[in-house]
Amino acid sequence: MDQLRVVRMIVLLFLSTVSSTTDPCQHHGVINQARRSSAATVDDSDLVICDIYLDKGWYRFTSYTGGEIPTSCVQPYQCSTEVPLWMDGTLPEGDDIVNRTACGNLGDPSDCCTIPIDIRVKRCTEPSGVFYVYELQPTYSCPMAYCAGSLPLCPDGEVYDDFHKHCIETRPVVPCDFEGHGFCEWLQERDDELDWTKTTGHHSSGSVLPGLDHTLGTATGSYAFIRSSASNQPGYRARLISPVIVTSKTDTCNVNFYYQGSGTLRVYKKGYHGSRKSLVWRSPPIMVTAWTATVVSLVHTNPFQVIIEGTLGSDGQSAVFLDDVSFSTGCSSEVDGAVRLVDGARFGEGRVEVYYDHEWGTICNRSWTQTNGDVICSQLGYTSAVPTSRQYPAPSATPIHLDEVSCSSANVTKISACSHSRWGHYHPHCDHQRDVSVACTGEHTSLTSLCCHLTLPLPSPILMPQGRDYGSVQYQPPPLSPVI
Ligand SMILES: [Ca+2]
Ligand SMILES: [Ca+2]
Repeated sequence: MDQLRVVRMIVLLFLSTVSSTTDPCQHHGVINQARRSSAATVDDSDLVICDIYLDKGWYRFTSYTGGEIPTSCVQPYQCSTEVPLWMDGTLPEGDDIVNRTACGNLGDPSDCCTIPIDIRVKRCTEPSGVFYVYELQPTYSCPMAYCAGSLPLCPDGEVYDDFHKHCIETRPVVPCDFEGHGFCEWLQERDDELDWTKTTGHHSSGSVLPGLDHTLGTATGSYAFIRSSASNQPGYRARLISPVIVTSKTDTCNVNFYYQGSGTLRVYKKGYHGSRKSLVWRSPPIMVTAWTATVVSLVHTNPFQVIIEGTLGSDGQSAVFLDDVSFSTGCSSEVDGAVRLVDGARFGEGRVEVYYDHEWGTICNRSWTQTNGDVICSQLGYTSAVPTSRQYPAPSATPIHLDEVSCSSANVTKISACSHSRWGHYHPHCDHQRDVSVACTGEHTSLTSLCCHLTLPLPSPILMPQGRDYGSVQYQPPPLSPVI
């Protein structure tokens, strides 16, 4: 019996034995499909939702378009289905489970509840507020589906930034083959023992270094590495930090790379608005003597960064090599106007760089104000800026993007929305000695909800159209311990 069938049997067993006694606020499936919004019509997409194969059970709607089934009549062809289901009756105000009727609307002007389906609702609370869970059953026919929420969908090409609560344009992350200048969009972390360096693959077979790089497979190809030396001791670490990543929710997001060597390579992810990082992959504890392809899956709700960390082993001959780091199409980065902090001694501090026209550049500090700094820190998810005398000048090749920035209020959502010089135009007195650096304080309070729902394969998948996946439905089973 394969693993999937075992998992399905376990899930079904618990559905039948435990579900009647567990709290649906704690144990429910998750439906994250923005297209269920009453603001989304079938015309918005050629894909239609149908719930005929939905397993009966408790569900929570988690999409950015809203988590509640509408309580007033919804017209046919809304909610990305032909027969939308709305809820007749009010949401419960107490903690009891209440019976309600979901109404399928076939378009009869005299009856908005042509097809009634019994459902139940429970009000739940969590630190961030109130939400509702619904006990749903499959629909009788297709295409008929439960509506959820009423907010508009993000336009094509944009994804929802759950942290800032708005849709953002995105761009592909630049792949890094280490052939050009520097480390592409990756930054060296300063708060570690080593930096990664680059070399070309012209080393002899007796060297600890690989003879060829991975990209070109020639002596002129380059890769990144760390290695032991008199000053590079066992256990020393070097970290590369990725640009800020948002996941598209339509494709899977992976980071791909090739590595070899005798030290340890680890991959972490870190919420962009927090300092906690979590391990998502580590290399096996053996010497790897050929370029080895690695794919690391990245699942994260809010914008995040990937950290690739090499650690030198204990034998004094240790080295780690890295080449061709890229992200899958489900990962993207924010477009023009995004900001980052570079070269700082800690997270939340450093030289301010703004992304514009495919390039990161600095801001000249002429007439810079505390309010401007607050906007930068707020855009990055911190509370405010604190005074700092530390400067982190950029290398000379870095462009100066902005000058004369003036934010009228700290409530402006991003620095590029403040008044400023034309992009790339600045006073002759501006040079990198005048780059703006900031230190931010106070992580945002919403950082605590970054993670995790246990996700298992669906006992029977919801009927989804072919092609792109426009969301997800996850069944979160009760804990396994009561029966084992
Ligand atoms: Ca470093
Ligand atoms: Ca290369």
